[in-house]
Amino acid sequence: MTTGFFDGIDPIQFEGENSTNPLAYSHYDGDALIMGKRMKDHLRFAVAYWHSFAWEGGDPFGGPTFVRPWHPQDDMGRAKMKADVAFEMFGILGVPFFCWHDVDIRPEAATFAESLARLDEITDYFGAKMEDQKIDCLWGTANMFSHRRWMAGASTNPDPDVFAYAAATVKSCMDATHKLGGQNYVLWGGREGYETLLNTDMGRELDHMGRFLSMVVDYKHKIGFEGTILVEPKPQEPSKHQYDYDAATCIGFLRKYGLEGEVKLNLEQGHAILAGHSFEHEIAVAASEGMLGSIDMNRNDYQSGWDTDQFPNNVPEVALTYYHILKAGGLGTGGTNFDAKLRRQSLDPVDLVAAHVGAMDVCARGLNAAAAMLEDGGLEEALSTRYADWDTARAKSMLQGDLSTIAADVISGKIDPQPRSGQQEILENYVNRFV
Ligand code: XLS
Ligand code: NI
Ligand code: NI
Repeated sequence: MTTGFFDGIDPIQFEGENSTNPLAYSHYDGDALIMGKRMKDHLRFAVAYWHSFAWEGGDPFGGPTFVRPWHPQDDMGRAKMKADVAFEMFGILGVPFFCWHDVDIRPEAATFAESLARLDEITDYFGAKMEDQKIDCLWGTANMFSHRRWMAGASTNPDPDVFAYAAATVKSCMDATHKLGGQNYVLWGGREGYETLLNTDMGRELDHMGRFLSMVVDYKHKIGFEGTILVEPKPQEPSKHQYDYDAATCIGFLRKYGLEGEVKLNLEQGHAILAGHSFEHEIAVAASEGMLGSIDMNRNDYQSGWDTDQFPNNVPEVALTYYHILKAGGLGTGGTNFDAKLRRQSLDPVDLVAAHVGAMDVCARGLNAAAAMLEDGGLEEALSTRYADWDTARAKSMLQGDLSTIAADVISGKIDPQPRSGQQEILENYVNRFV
């Protein structure tokens, strides 16, 4: 028996590039082999429970616009109805994974203990559906930014009682993720930062955040959770400044607290843009340090300057994203989570399905283009040509030398650098052949 929410919408099929059916995949063919691996295993798509099923369509200037049968979201019966609808959509799309926060999947109760019992009840309910439909949990996480108790931070709160509440909350969400066989556990610190330095002891807060993350890692080992612990960078919003600013900042933080071998990064397209980077920059930074974990795929409106969390639709950008992911050897335990929401005028159930269909096709096109570029090898060849002189014995020995021996060769006139073209336009034209 179905809920009827998606009445008239059949499971989405791959129909190929010439299809004009808006509810068919034109490019996403899960079983197609790309560089020896199935497309679905490269992309590892996940639906984000919060945007698709918990968000009600509000914005800073207006209330909810969506009318859903599981509203108001304050009752366990309706939480189960929401789960029924969510799993129906996972089935319609044929996605292998979903991601969740505690508050998305169960209403908070009057006490922590009651909320915990509800989390246990709803994850039992999920477990049966996951088994039945063969759908897995990519990651779970704790929402430690919406409730007023978190307004001054979770692990970085000046009040140790809030730190304690955060510890209990993360423990409960790690337990739930473990129970659901989750492949990763994510920490995004939306309130781990500050509104003003006038009331903030930054060094102390960072030490608390480092200690907290070490406890998370210890607990992972204690319960035998084999997934990856991921932190998700974002420079600001909701806080004026967030400590996990971008990939490079997070890597420095992880090294400072000795966690670089234990924690990787969950990178998000829109957060990269907010930090003044491109998405491929963030991926390349993480990959160069062996810390690429997973991605939150979405896009910002480049004019508004907000984290608008739209579904991706820019194939050239997405192609470069997957190019760097493929070069790094893939996503490992990670995946492509659509941390993206409908526009608040997109009221209908079909909008929700079509948004994911389009986004999956955009990612598939990007992946295809990325694989074709790698297989053609043009960019790699240009790269090795550009750095070829570093493979010579003279250049290698220079790296073992010191400033004075190097300077001697320059002064004697033996070394006289000749500027060469970086060929950026030629390379951009090359990429355009594939996208
Ligand atoms: C918000 C974040 C959030 C995390 C999970 O900007 O992207 O959705 O992915 O807490
Ligand atoms: Ni985000
Ligand atoms: Ni995210």
